[in-house]
Amino acid sequence: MKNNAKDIFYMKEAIKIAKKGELTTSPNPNVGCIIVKNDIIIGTGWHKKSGKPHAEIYALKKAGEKAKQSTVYITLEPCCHFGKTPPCCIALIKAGVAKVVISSLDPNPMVSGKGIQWLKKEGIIVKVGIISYAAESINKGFFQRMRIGIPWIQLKLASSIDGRTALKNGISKWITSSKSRQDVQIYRKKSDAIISSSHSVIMDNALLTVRKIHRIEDKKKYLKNQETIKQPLRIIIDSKNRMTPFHRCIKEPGKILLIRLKYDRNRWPKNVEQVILKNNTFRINLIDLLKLLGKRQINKVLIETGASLSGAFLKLNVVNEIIIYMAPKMLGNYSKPLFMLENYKKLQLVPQFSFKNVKKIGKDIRLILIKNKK
Ligand code: AOF
Ligand code: ZN
Repeated sequence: MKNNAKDIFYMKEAIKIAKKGELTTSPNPNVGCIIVKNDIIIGTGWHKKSGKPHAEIYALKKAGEKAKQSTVYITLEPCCHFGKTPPCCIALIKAGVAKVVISSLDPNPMVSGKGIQWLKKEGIIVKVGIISYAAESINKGFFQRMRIGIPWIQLKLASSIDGRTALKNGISKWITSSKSRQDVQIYRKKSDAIISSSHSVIMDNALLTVRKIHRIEDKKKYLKNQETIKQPLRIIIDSKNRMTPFHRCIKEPGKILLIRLKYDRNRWPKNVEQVILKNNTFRINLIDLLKLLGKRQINKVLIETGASLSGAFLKLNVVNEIIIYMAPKMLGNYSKPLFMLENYKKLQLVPQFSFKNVKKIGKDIRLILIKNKK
C-alpha cells in the first residue's frame, strides 16, 4: 500500500474504534488510537469517559515495549496539558514512538497546535490532516463548543405530510408511528441535554427522559447495558412559571433546569434548578441559555418542542440540524404548523437548510436537514 493509502486505512480504523465512546465521552471528544509497527497493529485504544485515560494511553499500554519506533495513528491531536489526566504527549515521547499521524487538530485552546509542536521538538515525525472531516464529524458538539462556546443544536419535530404537528384542539398523540418514536430515543441518548417548553411538557405530560429501547438492531448497537442509561439534562423554558413541583416530569429523577423570567418560591426538589435569563424585551434570552450550556460543558442539545419555541430558535440561526419524522397523514389547515416564523416578504429571507439524509422509518419518513454554510 502507498503511504497515503496506508494512513487513510489505519485512520479509518481509528475513527471506527473512537465511535465506541459515542454515548459516554461527553464532555470529552471521541478519540481512537492505533499503533502500527512493520505493518502490524500492536495496540489500539479509545477514550471511554472524562476522567479515564485517553485513547493513546490504552493503546500504548497494549503495545508495551514494542511501541519504540512505531507509528501512532490518532484521530485527534494528542493533549499537552494537565486536565483530569496527564498529557498524552509525555506518554508518546517516553514510549519512544517514531511517527504520529493525526486526523484533526484539537480545537481545545489549551491544546490546539501545541501538542504537535511539542512532539516535533522531541524529534517525532508528525503528519496532520488525514480524513480530518471524519474526526470532526464524530465530535460535532465538542468542536462547536470549543470554537464558539455553544453546543451543537438538533431540532426534532414530528409532523403530517402537510407539515402539521397537532390538531387545533392540541391533540397530537400520536401522529408518527411507534418505530419513529423509538428512533427519537436514540437521538435523546446521544444528547447531553434536551430543551422543551413548559407548554409542550404540560400538554404532552412529557417526561423528556431516555427510555429503554426495544428495536433489536438499535439495542445491539447502543444499549448493551440499558440499566446504566445516562439521562440527559432536561431544560424547560418556562417564561410564565407554569411548571409546579407536582408535574410528572419534575418528579422523575435527573437534573432539570427551569429557565424563567422570575424566581418562584415554591419548595422544589433538589434535582431542579431555576435559572433567570431575561433579554431587553423581557423575554427569555435563548442565546444566553446556549452560552450557559456551553459553559456547563454541554456538547449536544436536542430541542423537542412546539411551533413557537422551534420558530424562535430557527430565527436566531442557531439550529445546526433539523430532524423531522413525517407521517403519511394530512391534518389540514386548521391544525398547528411546524414553525411560527415571521411574515417574510421575500423568499431570499426565509431560513434555508439542505437535505442530508432521508430514510423510511416504519410507516413514516425521517428527514435530516443541515444548516447551509454561509
Ligand atoms: C487526547 N486523547 O483520547 C482525548 C483527548 O480532563 P482530561 O485530562 O481528560 O482532558 C480533556 C481534554 O483532552 C479534552 O477537552 C480534549 O482537549 C482532550 N481530549 N486528548 O490526547 C484523548 N479524549
Ligand atoms: Zn490526551
